[in-house]
Amino acid sequence: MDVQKIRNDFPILQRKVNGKPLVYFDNAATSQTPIQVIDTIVDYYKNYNANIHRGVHTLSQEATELYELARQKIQKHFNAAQAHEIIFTSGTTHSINIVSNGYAQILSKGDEVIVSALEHHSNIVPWQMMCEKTGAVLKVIPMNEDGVLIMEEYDQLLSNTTKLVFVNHVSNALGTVNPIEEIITKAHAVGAEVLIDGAQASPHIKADVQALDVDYYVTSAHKLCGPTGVGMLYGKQSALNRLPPYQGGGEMIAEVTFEKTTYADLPHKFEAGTPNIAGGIGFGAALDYLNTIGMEEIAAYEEQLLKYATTALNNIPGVKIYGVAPQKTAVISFNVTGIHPYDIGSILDQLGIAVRTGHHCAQPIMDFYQIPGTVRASFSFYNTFQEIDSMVEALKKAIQMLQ
Ligand code: C6P
Repeated sequence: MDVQKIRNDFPILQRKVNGKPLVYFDNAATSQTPIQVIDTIVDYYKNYNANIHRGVHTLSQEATELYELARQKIQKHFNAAQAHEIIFTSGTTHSINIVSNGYAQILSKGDEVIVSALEHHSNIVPWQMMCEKTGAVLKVIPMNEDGVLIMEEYDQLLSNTTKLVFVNHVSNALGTVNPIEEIITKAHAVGAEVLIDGAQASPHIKADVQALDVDYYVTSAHKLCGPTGVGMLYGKQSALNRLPPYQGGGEMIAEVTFEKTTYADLPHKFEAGTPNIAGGIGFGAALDYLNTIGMEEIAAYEEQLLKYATTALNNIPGVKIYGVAPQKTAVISFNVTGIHPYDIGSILDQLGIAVRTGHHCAQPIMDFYQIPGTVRASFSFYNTFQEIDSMVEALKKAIQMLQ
């Protein structure tokens, strides 16, 4: 992988922040966008902008073709059996809400659903709302000190009353890669469906939804070099057909009268209103970009970055890393004894280094460690070892100033 060549694809990496070269280590919050994706979006607005699935005119048909081609790219990337199993959404949060809203109409009192201790709020709160409506009971797979799920406890939680299991593929706060194959197989053995939140996995791991035999897999384009405001809900055809629509409106209907409305087939049943057309097309371009580099090459390089940074940070006295699972993506959450994570984040920013600080929308994980938050450095394939050196030097300076 020619990282220097790759960096030239990302115009933002040329800019300075606070007079220093930008070191962007907030990739888990959102990834940067390569020129190939930016150009695709600009090209769409310059040459094809029209509403889709509605017009007989040429522009509308061309825009529809581009949008549906993007759906096929997503289908291919995640190896879905059929293009209509890919629903365009505004992102992971929206995707999860489509399923949780559907489940609010399917479950009843006494049914059980299982979540993990490692979740982002997006994969907790919608389900709590669903449980409030239905009387279903939310059970939690606990984690250990290393940030690894305790799978024996999962075995204990599963029963014939379990209807759905929803866990992330990778934890955004700690980088833990969860054993989703085992989670899915065991859930299916008791007749439960499984939703996997792939928001943090999809920039690093190419999920094969058919091999996983997963019922729902969700992600956001902006995590994988695509634009914000667009994402996907993959669902097996049978699973999606069981769910009621989430929103009513244009394009999701078969027939409307004031007496009764019938709904369109997949995927349109879940795609009410004018979608983020440029975003969807940009999502497809982002997958093209990643696949040209190669997902395996990306993962291998990022693993080297992770190892290098972990060793360097562990060598700094007072640094404690949270989340030391054997299987991790390139995310390091840490604190320095006696210093608030916000103070470290602010000083790093003064030195041009972007990290995220706080609870990372995963408060239960912070509660588990009894900390207010962490500093999170998350790496991407366009980051370099020199950038990690810069962060380490900057961190040492911050510690000197703050201790
Ligand atoms: N995590 C982070 O800094 P949206 O906002 O809908 O695109 O994605 C929500 C979401 C859901 N699940 C996981 C595992 C996530 O990591 C995220 C987004 C960002 O960690 C922003 S809070």
